[in-house]
Amino acid sequence: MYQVYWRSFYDTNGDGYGDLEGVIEKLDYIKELGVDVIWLNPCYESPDFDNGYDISNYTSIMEKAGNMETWERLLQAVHERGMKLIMDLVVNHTSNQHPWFIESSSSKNNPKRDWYIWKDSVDGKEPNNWRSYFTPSVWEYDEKTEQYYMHSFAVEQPDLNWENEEVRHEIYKMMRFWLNKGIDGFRLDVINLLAKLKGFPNVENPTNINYLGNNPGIHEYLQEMNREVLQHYDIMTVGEIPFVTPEDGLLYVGEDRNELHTLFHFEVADDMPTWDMVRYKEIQTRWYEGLKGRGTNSQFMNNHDHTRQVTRYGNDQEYRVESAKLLGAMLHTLPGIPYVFQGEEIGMTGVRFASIDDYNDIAMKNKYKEEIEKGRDPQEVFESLLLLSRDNSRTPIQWDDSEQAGFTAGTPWIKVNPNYKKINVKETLADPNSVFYFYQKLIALRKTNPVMIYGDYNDLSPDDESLYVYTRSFEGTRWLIMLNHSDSKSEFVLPEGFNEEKKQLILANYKDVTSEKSIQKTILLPHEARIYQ
Ligand code: TEU
Ligand code: CA
Repeated sequence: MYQVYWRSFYDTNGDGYGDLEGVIEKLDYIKELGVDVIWLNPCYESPDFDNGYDISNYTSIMEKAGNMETWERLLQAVHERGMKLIMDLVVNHTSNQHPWFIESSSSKNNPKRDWYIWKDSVDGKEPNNWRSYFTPSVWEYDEKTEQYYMHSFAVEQPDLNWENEEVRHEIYKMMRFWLNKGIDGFRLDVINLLAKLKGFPNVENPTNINYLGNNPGIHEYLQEMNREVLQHYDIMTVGEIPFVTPEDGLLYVGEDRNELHTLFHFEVADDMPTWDMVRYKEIQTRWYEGLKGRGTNSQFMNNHDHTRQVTRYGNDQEYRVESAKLLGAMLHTLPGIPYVFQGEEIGMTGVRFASIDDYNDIAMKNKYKEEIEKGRDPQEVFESLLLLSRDNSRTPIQWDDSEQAGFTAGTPWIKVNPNYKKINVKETLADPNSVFYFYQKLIALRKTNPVMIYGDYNDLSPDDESLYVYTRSFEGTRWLIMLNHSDSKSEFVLPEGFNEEKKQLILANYKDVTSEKSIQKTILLPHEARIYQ
């Protein structure tokens, strides 16, 4: 899977925003990587407070991205190259400029009032103590009708009321509109938030916002969505499901559940601001055991919401290329569908702009405002938000070393990462040892080695702080993956059963590694990755 955040991908009309025409022009590059499915971030009409995740018209294309004709050509061009396209489905909330919300908020007895979640104040205050992802409260007061409405994200993103059957059927109609155009599935945005805690009670610990999701009723909604829409099409669905355990995750993706096919869970992304090898391995093993034989996991470490993996979990200084390859090798050999976020395949890094004004992300800007309003020092708050700012992943793709990295002939909507002169597609494609060609090999291996897809997984190094050594076994084939996540050499002694005379080296991220006679005791160099069969 390859994620295209189109507004940062390639700009063809010089307005500083990437666009769908730009995706069409670069499809051969994506195809060359070996991609099967493209996940396109939202390109529907939107006032763009949350970069397209605040939709004001589900069945028309945002002017910045292009128009429906461009979108139809993109779908056709993707299919002509034997690839598939899945779209982002954002139905927990709309924009506050969606006509539905404009009607709903116009008066208490408007027929669409109950399409959103409106509550009276309690003791002159918010209806309860729930926090939102992007603001201190999920409640926003509307003077005109003297009630609060709920928003799990920004004020500009009112939550739809999924208890209302009219809403659900309107959404199913919209889904059919896109599926009947021939898309190949959906990535379902925060889909586990659709059902709200019954009665909207105050919670013990409002800052731990997992009470916003996985509430009773969610599976009934998804089973209805499956019955009404999903099961009638030959498609794939991946749910974005924050704050979920493997046991709960299985309820969304179990093959006998008739809900979704796979999911992104966020244990790694949210619980591990920086690398914790042992915790990561524990999460991987728990998810493998939790879904084994009954459901499919997804493997990712970065996307448009989470910073670039080579910066957050690798070493983007002395070992940028090695650790970019190592992380790619891990994500493509662990159990689950691997996702490549645009730019990951050339080892693009996170960014550190000089001031909050260089940043765009509403989540970061809201957090900055909330914290300095508490009297905290602005520079200290700014510094504290840099590592995890979503804009780390949203800087323009660096195509070459020309002005604005060849992304736009205009002024980019967000600054290009200053390291574009060194890190760009052009130099990557010219280097046979680049991250790109390593990813290309990994993806090609998955098409010819079922062990990578169906193999049983066994971690041989659960307690090791820096080495990650595991096997995948399928129908007599056993792969041994050896990863050294540290900046120093590490030695691994293999348990019995691995001292066969010869092991075949499938792929290594260091040059001139040979197939050793025995690998009973192996010294791995900093950020070295090896795959043996
Ligand atoms: O993300 C929801 C979500 O879980 C992220 O907001 C994440 O938890 C947060 O960024 C901190 O890590 C989805 C979309 O991917 C995101 O871009 C939208 O802002 C959000 O939903 C609202 O639609
Ligand atoms: Ca453009």
